[in-house]
Amino acid sequence: RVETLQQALQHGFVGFHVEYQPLYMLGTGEVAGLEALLRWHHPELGAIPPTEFISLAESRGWIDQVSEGLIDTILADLSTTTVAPAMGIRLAVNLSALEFTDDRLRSRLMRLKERLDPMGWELEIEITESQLMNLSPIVLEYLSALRAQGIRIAIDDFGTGYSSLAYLHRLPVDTLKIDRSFVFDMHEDRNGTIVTAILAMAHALGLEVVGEGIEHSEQRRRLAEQGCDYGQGFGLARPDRWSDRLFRPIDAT
Ligand code: G
Ligand code: G
Ligand code: MN
Ligand code: NA
Repeated sequence: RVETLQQALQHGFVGFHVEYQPLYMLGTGEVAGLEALLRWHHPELGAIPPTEFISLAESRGWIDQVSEGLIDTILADLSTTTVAPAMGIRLAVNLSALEFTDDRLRSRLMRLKERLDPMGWELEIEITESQLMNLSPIVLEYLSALRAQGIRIAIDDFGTGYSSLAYLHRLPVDTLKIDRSFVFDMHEDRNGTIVTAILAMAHALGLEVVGEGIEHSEQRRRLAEQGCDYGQGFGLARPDRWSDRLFRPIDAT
């Protein structure tokens, strides 16, 4: 796998594509954003999960080539859009904390942002809570600088990393994505206390909240009822290749 990843990265990102999973306004069902998810399909090995090739790329020092390929692919996908996409859509990319010292990444993100600006779209980067908690001052500064340039920052998989309130408050963050493990049993008749607490805290800090991993309509209904801003999950839409279909609204709650 090491050699095949290296070859794929050296030969124009062969076998990679990006899928996009929409995020919806929970009340109206309108598309609020798209999360870009990298996929690698090897001719013999089949689909290799991103967790696997990302950690491989990280350990080999190839993560820069991965984000270069990711951003180039997104730019290429954007150029095939035939409908006039709605304004205000947020395009989110997942990045690894290892990259947040790299000037090349910074300029690529700015290039993507410049492409999105005239469309009225926003760029957001997602970082997992566990990575955010261990950031060095240099990396925090890097993120703050991106944010000062108009790039939004989201904490991904929130609730799994035990960050303290005091710490959250100091982070350069705009959006909080509630990890799907907390959304999971909201369709059962449990009270969802943790979700209630996360929502209250996030809104008090001025953050927008996304509920992840919605698979059942009951989970969506409860999140909406509790005032969660956005929702994402297989029950709303699965990640899919770029096409105009991605912009279709779902039913209102
Ligand atoms: O899409 P899927 O469930 O297979 O993703 C598994 C994990 O891989 C998720 O945590 C997701 O954030 C991460 N991931 C997907 N695409 C990328 C990417 O382009 N870069 C990084 N760093 N992580 C990604
Ligand atoms: O860690 P992160 O949130 O970036 O992970 C994104 C991954 O979560 C994507 O690979 C996507 O396929 C997966 N995902 C999205 N919605 C759901 C869902 O409703 N259920 C499950 N089990 N996984 C989901
Ligand atoms: Mn994510
Ligand atoms: Na997540």
